Amino acid sequence: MAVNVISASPIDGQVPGTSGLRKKTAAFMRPGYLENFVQSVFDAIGGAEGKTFVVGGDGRFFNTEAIQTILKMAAANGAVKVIVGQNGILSTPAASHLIRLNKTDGGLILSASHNPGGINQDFGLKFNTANGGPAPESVTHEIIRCTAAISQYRIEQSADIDLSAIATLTCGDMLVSIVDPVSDYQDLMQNIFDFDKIRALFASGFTVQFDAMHAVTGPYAHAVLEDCLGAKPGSVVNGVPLPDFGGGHPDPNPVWAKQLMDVMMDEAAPDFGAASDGDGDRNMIVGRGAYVTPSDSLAVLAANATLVPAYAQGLAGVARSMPTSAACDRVADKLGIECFVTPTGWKFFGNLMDAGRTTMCGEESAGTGSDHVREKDGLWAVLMWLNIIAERRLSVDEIMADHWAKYGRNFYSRLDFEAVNAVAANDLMLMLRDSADALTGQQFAGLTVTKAQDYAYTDPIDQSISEHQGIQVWFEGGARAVLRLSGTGTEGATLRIYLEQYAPDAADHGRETQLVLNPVRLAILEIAEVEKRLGRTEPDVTT
Ligand code: G16
Repeated sequence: MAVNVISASPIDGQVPGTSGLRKKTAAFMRPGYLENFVQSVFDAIGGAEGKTFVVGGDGRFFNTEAIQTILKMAAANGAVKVIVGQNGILSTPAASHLIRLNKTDGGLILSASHNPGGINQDFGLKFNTANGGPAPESVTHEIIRCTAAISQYRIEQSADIDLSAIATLTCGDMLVSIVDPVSDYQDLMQNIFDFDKIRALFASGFTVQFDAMHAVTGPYAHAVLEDCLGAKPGSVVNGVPLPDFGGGHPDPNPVWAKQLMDVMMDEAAPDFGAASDGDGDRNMIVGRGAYVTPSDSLAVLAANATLVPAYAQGLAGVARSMPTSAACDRVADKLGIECFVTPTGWKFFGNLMDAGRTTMCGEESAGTGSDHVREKDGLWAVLMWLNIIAERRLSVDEIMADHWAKYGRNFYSRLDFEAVNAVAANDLMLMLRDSADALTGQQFAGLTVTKAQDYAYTDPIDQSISEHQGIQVWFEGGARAVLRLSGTGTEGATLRIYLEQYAPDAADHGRETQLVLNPVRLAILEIAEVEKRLGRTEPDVTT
């Protein structure tokens, strides 16, 4: 076999964020850039010798080229086998499942998730460990160390592998097993849900629109919703994955999934709408005339989980990221189960699920999932809703009204200030960290701060500590604001401000969200000096 050992030196900007390394595609295509990072991943995990991996991505521009490089590097580093999705396609949850199902040593997932794709857009690569979940901070810190110390990378000198057909091939001495991206995942879903009940729901005339946003979930949604469960043909729209996602922004929220929102807000809307993102781990749920926030969706799924066969015995616990609303805390309280609060990033749920402490997890950023894999799972969330509706035979807005009547409503919104000056944004966060303690008792825009905190997390399982994970500010009357910098942006910095207001009384539940949140919004904009420091008065995106 011909292995090239190529000398390399550290390249700036190879620091993984919330979910692996995300950069402009052109940066990844620079000579040696991808190779340096892949070699650093192998070095960080003690080498690839004798190991097996799963490799796949969301089909965005540069996906297959990058996979060819990874296969040749895995072979040159001594891996014995790589399982790869046909045509290089694997959704993030399907990749997580394949890692677990085949007991591999981990996987390399190529995606910049909800960020747009194309030569002028974004690309990403992350490493998931043997439990199927995103690498924990101990591993990502080691990867960062290796990117700064790299002196060479190894790559097999061989022709590209044909990924177009299901087959077992070789690359050097390494086996390359090309698998159907959908079938194992579909089997898993079939074991979790009552497919017969959902089939009966569709057979009764229930209608759905699933917007795959020209991203990876198209083939999964076609197979599961239409071919297997009997949703009428055409229920899946934008179902063909495209390298540039059709020029769209595959982020399932009311702003970027406007096409679906317009359909669902119409009188003739289908009964149920949903969308998923670039790599299939995020979801948006919307009923006829009723958008469900991700925080509320988590709470509803937890409250109704026992209607779904896999969770009929109840949940061990639930977990949410800190900026996610406290709606699921109230459900956990009523169910008498633990509710964990973690920093942003799915990787923080891994230890809790592995230890059997939590069954279901969710994040405000449109991620919901359970311990069936170690990633959030967009289609799983859609099937949870469908299974619950098939049991309860209520509409989405009836389910929400019933939920709020029982638990109260956590009004919630997120403001994103995108591509702001990174130095100014970091200074803003530093200022808040330094002044947090002194905020208590002060009044801003007429609201009194009751507590403020620079959020740090101690993992209950391995006691590892993660500091500076966002600023939380609580106000009189049950409002909370959270500020943090995004870990997934690729341009400047993105400041996220999360607003929440708890409303226990049913009389308030029909109020307009932004109106309810206006006082806390004005207060936090003043506290953070957003206009003065970032020169912005309005966010780029409000969800
Ligand atoms: C990633 C992580 C999520 C996290 C999100 C936060 O999502 O997997 O667990 O909530 O980032 O994004 P940000 O740091 O921009 O707020 P994804 O879907 O991009 O992998």
